Order: sequence, then C-alpha cells, then structure tokens
Amino acid sequence: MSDKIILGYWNTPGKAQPSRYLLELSGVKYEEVRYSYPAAEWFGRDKYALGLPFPNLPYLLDGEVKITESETIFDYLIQRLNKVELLGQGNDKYIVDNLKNLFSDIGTRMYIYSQKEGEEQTKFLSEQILPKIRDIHKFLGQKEYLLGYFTAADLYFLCFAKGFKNTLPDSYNEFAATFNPLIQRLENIPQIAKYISEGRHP
Ligand SMILES: N[C@@H](CCC(=O)N[C@@H](CS)C(=O)NCC(=O)O)C(=O)O
Repeated sequence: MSDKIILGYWNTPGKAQPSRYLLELSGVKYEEVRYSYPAAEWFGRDKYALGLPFPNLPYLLDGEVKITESETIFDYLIQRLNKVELLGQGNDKYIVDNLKNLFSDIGTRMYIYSQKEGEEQTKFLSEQILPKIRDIHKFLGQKEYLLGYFTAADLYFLCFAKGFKNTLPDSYNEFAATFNPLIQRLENIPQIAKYISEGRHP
C-alpha cells in the first residue's frame, strides 16, 4: 500500500477539484486515480475493494484514513496539510463555510439543469440558478477575493466559475467583468499556474 495520499475521482473537475487545488497548493506528494467511462475500473474493480466504509467518488486514502464525501475530504485535507488559515479569520469562517455550501448547492443545481430540456430547463436556470449567482456577484463586487483575502471559498469559486463559463457562456457574460479577474488571479497563483501549464487540470 502506498504511503502517499491517494485521491480517486472521475477524470473531470466535478466534486474533487477543490481538493485537487488544495493538494497542489500544499506541495504534498499525492497520487490520483482517475476513472473514466465505461467505468468498469470503478464499479467493477475498486468500489468494494479499497476498504472504504462508504464507497463513492471522490475518495481519499491516507494510510488508515479511508474517506468519501467531497466536503469531508476537503476538510480533512485542510487539517492534514496545515492549511487551516484558508478557513478564514474569526467570524469569516462561517462566511467561508456558507460560500462552500452555496457553491456545492449550485453545482448540484447545474447537474439538475443538465438533466432538463427546453422551456423547463430555461425556467430552472433563471429561477433556481441565476439568482444565486447574482448573490455571489454582488457579494464579490470589486473585492480582490471573496472575503477580501484568499480563502477556501475562492478555490470553490474557481471550480464553479470555470464550470459555469464553459457550460453556459451566454449566461456567464452577465458576470464576466467581475468573475474573470478573480479567475485570473487564482489561476496565477504559482502552484495553480504550474498545475494548469503541466496539463494536469482535468
Ligand atoms: N455527496 C457526495 C456525492 C458523490 C457523488 O455523487 N459521486 C458521483 C460523482 S459526482 C459518483 O459518480 N459516484 C460514484 C458511485 O456512485 O459509485 C460527495 O459530495 O462526494
């Protein structure tokens, strides 16, 4: 068994990407197992063979620690990699947590959106997704980072904003002037810039 941290997930950003950014920022050596469809290597081989009590993707293996649930994995890595400062200062940590949950919620809504079609899909976007994005847009305003300084909320933002920009470019336009500078700022963080330039970003 490897003594390295192992992160397993699909070969997509999805629910693993905030943890991937965190691993990159920390500089720790880690391994990834990236699954792709048809998913025999996950469903037919690894799912029930890794000793995970609650098998799912993403998963994280770190010696005795075998966990799933993307938020649990992220919170574990924050502690494990000594990155607690990213949770925010004082009462800001509740806002950071609020934003993390909000981005996860929007991610789920994006998935629901993708399963809908036609008028129903358009209505879902304008009633159930865009108002939440406008709240984030207003909250960010002209600040350099969501909380004014770099936190875990910004890593979640980066995953959300890139996904939104790629899947719904027309809707993204409304937010581009505010969101693009933050995307750029985050992608210019040396560890993240290196990760992207080395072609390791799914
Ligand atoms: N609440 C879980 C959801 C996990 C989940 O839905 N995983 C999907 C991909 S996003 C999956 O394909 N799981 C593999 C499986 O069901 O075996 C989390 O946040 O990690």
